[in-house]
Amino acid sequence: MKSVIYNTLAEKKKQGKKSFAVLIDPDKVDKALLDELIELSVSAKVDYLLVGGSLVISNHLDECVQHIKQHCSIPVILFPGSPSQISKHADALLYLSLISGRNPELLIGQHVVSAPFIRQSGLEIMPTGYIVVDGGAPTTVSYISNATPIPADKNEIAMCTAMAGEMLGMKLIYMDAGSGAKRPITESMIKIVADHIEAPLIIGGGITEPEKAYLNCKAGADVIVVGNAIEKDASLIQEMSAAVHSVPVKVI
Ligand code: 1GP
Repeated sequence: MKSVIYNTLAEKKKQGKKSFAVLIDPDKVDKALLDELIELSVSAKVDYLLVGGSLVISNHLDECVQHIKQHCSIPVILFPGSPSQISKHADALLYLSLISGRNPELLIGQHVVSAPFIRQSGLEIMPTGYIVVDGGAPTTVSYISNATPIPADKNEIAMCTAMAGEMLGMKLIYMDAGSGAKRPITESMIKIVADHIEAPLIIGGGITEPEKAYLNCKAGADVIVVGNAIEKDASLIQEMSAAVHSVPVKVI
């Protein structure tokens, strides 16, 4: 199995380098906005483009991924809300298991049904422990997943969940307060989780300020994901990317 993207993530973590990822929801971007996001991402040296959403209604995911691949060389990573959100034109897939929930379908059920199809795609598969944390508002992800998020102040639950995910073999941990969260994940939760795992830690949900992205990285996040705020103001890409990349390198 391919592991090009994962290896670069693991290497960056070893070197203490932080990454910035822009989340693109194919339902929310038209071609003009997509072109603008690509151009701004290239000039801001964005590390990854995540494509997906909890509810991709339109059927232009594939078209969207192909368009990105034709116009830039930033790696495209799928962040699927369901097993149907697959495009073989992407570089890699966050193979998510919702380990903060107790819904067997999202822990393993959907994976079983879609396994042959996913394998056939030829995508780089990155097993990811997906942890949803309460962001102060019921988000699409918590509704669709029918799973209770981890309370925002229960740092130890998040820590134990991430540790268990890693010991089960998950290569990445993604802690998400949900798209458009009112309260992003706290630095104290990020720190305790980062201190107890070796896997690269992705953080997203409700990050609207470059300062917040910076503080998240200082607390231990390896990859910052921003979607909503950038959909509203694409010029934020430059500031967010600069903030993430300005975090002093701390060799692990
Ligand atoms: C959501 O983590 C992502 O799953 C990004 O969240 O859209 O709030 O930036 P935002």
